[in-house]
This record gives sequence, structure tokens and C-alpha cells, in this order.
Amino acid sequence: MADEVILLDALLSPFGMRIRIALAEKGVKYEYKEENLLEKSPLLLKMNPVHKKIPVLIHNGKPICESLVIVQYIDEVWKGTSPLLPPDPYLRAQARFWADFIDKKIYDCGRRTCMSKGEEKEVAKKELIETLKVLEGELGEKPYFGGEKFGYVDLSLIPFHTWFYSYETFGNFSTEAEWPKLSAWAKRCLQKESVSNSLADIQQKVYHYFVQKRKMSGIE
Ligand code: GS8
Repeated sequence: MADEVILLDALLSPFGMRIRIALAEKGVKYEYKEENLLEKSPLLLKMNPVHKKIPVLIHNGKPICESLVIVQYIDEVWKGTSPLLPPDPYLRAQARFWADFIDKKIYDCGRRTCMSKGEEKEVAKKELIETLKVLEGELGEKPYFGGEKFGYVDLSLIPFHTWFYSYETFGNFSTEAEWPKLSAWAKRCLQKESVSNSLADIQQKVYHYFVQKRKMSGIE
């Protein structure tokens, strides 16, 4: 029997993009279901009763939640093509460490940079800039975070490329000017079809999302 794979997702979600890229890398066909996060479907509430968040991967009726957990699951189930985590346990631990670092820092600092003002915004922006500095150092001269091939850490970070235009615009900084290695890395990732197809046309939509949210919160 063929696998039944369903992805509960929301187009602008960087966490959902991770799953779209992973499934594309593996060549797995799936049914995409867009969730309205203001009115969550009974299916989402049933499949992720703890966090009630997307993305959720439903594989043959069984749910897997949390994007980094889902990506690791995908890598284990469809292990024949495009391995995402390295086979060596130490290198796997390193990859997980950096993905966790990205998770703890980027989304939250980026959101605060876009959605606050004054001192609060400056603190968030400083933290975001520090984070990028650390990531630029970790990438170093390597083409990808794990070395020669696109892998787990790249996949964890590249979705945020679609959010960076907003972070840069509202935070008044330029990734290209400050972090040339990260910029070149992002361009390299975007040359991959699995990445460019998964991120296409999203950047402007994220920007408009923040413009609306800022208006609604009275920041503008
Ligand atoms: C984060 C998912 C998340 O924040 C992961 O999967 O890695 N740690 C999780 N999902 C958001 C949409 S992306 O901004 C979500 O589902 N929000 C709905 C809500 O909070 O009610």
C-alpha cells in the first residue's frame, strides 16, 4: 500500500517550509492542507492537541508534530534519498545543536525586531545581529553548514530567508553588507529546486503580514 502523507501547514510559516523542503528533497508526494490559524480545523486540534500548531505531518494516519522532529522523522523514514543528517553520531549531535540554536533565536528575535519600538526593538535587533554573527562564524568557508552538501542545519535556517526582508526593513540593517558569507550561502541554497519552489513568492507576503500586524498593534 502506498504511503499516505498529509501536511497541515500555513504558507508563510518558516517551520512549515522546513517540511516542504524536506519532502521535496526526498521526492515524497503529499497532500498539502492550508490551515487558517485564526480558526483551526478539527483535524489540526485532533492531530496536535498539545500545542495546536502547524506544521503537522500525518503519515498513514499518525501525526508527527514540531518541525525539527518532523524533519528527523522524514530523514529516517525516507532514508534512501538525500540524507539530511550526517551518519556520524557526533556530527549529528552538532547538527541538532545548531538547528536548536536557530530555533531558539531567529524567529523570536526577528518577530520582536519587527513588532516593537524604541528600546525593546533595539535589544531585539542587537540579539538578532549577534545571532547572525555567530552563524556567519559557524558557516565559515564551508558551502553549507554541514560541509559540502545541503543538510539539516541549512534546511532549518533557509526558510527564514523569506522573513529576512521584513527583519531588515523594519530593523534597518542589511544582511548582504554585514554577513557576506551567509548571503552567499542563502543564494547557494536557493539554487536548489527543493528550496526555491518551497520559498517562491513568500517574501512580499511576509512583509505585508508584518505591515498589517504593525498597523493592528498601533506600531505605525
Ligand atoms: C513552532 C510552530 C509554530 O510556531 C515547530 O513546529 O517547530 N516549535 C514549533 N507554528 C505557528 C505558525 S508559524 O508562526 C502556529 O501554528 N501558530 C498558531 C498558534 O500559536 O496558535
